[in-house]
Amino acid sequence: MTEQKIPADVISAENEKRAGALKSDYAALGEKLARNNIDIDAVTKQVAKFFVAVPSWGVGTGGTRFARFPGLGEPRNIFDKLEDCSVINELTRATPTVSLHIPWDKADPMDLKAKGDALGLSFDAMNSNTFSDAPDQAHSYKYGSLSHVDAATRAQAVEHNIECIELGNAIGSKALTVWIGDGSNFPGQSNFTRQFERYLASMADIYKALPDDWRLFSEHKMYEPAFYSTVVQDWGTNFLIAQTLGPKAFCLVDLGHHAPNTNIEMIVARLIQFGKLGGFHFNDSKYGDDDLDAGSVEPYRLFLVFNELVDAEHRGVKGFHPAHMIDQSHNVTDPIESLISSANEIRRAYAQALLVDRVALEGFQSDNDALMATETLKRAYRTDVEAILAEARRRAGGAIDPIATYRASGYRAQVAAERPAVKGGSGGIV
Ligand SMILES: [Mn+2]
Repeated sequence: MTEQKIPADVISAENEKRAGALKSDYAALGEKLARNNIDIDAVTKQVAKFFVAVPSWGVGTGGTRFARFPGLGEPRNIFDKLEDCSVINELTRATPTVSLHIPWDKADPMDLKAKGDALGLSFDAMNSNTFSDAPDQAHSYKYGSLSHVDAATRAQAVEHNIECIELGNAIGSKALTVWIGDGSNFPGQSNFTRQFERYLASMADIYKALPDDWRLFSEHKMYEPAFYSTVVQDWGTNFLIAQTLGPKAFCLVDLGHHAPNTNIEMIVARLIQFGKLGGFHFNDSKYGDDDLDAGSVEPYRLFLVFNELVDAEHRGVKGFHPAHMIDQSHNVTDPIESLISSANEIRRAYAQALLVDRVALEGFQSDNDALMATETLKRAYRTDVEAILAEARRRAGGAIDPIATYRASGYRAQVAAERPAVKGGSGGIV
């Protein structure tokens, strides 16, 4: 790493202020956990190895279909975005990878790789975009892309996905995430079966272009932009896709892409059981695909999702390595602060899930002791693991309090002076 956006002396000066309190808190928590035969250092080491990718599109201010209110110092291009992503990683030490969205982030792969290397960042899954039209494209996606009735439009969408694979391959990515807006707005507008057949045939063409060590993630979403039907609407359809395409195809679960009250942790368990969980887009929601910050509304649900992931790790599920990515839209906060907070919340859910007494839980389940089984989960969830998270960051060179340190660094004011103010534009919600 040759470029550090937040000077190391700023981080150490801020850490100095908090080191004493952290030491006491960590010791107190360690003592408490030791009473349950949990070694705090083992948990801290596990947490320190847990990483989540930052979405390049997340560092710009998002928007709704009504408006977008740009913030100060918005990134002008992918290189500015990578610098903002680096700030998040320097402070949290939890986000060493970035997920790119093409064509938004299209650039010379050599330049992308060089910038990533300089910042100590590498590249996670590539994301294609066939839900909006690029300025120079021949065929419009107004009526769909991979499932379009017109073969030339489908071929163009397939070609775009292959281009994403090629660019990703040149910069060290190992996965492609495909989310499409295809669907219909009226009953009768599309033939469900024909449309899905066309989608599967297009995806099979993309699948053929995957390098051997790549994975293809399909992402389901219940509705929007199509409001009557969506081609890849739920995990069942998603599972059929992954199963039909082959061993390199997996399902991606975006937490916000389900109906309210859907038991997402159970979907996660099912996909793990049948070897098709590819990864996550973490965020939170209250009503629909709100793209709110991870853990901001339903932290217990996030914990329950992680409980399934840790359970799978605990059982030693073969080939289990889901991709962890954030996918959020930040409309009223500084995106860097939201992403720092989300990375911490995701690690918090993981740390809490690591504290679950799985032997006791299994015993309560076998005894049909529902109350003690659920209490076993709650006991882990109620544990304040902040000292573990802070200590993991501190040991890795990050900040004990990353948001306070970010504010103290003056980074936002500094980039606001360098980057001209932008007018409203499209958001980037997927
Ligand atoms: Mn998503």
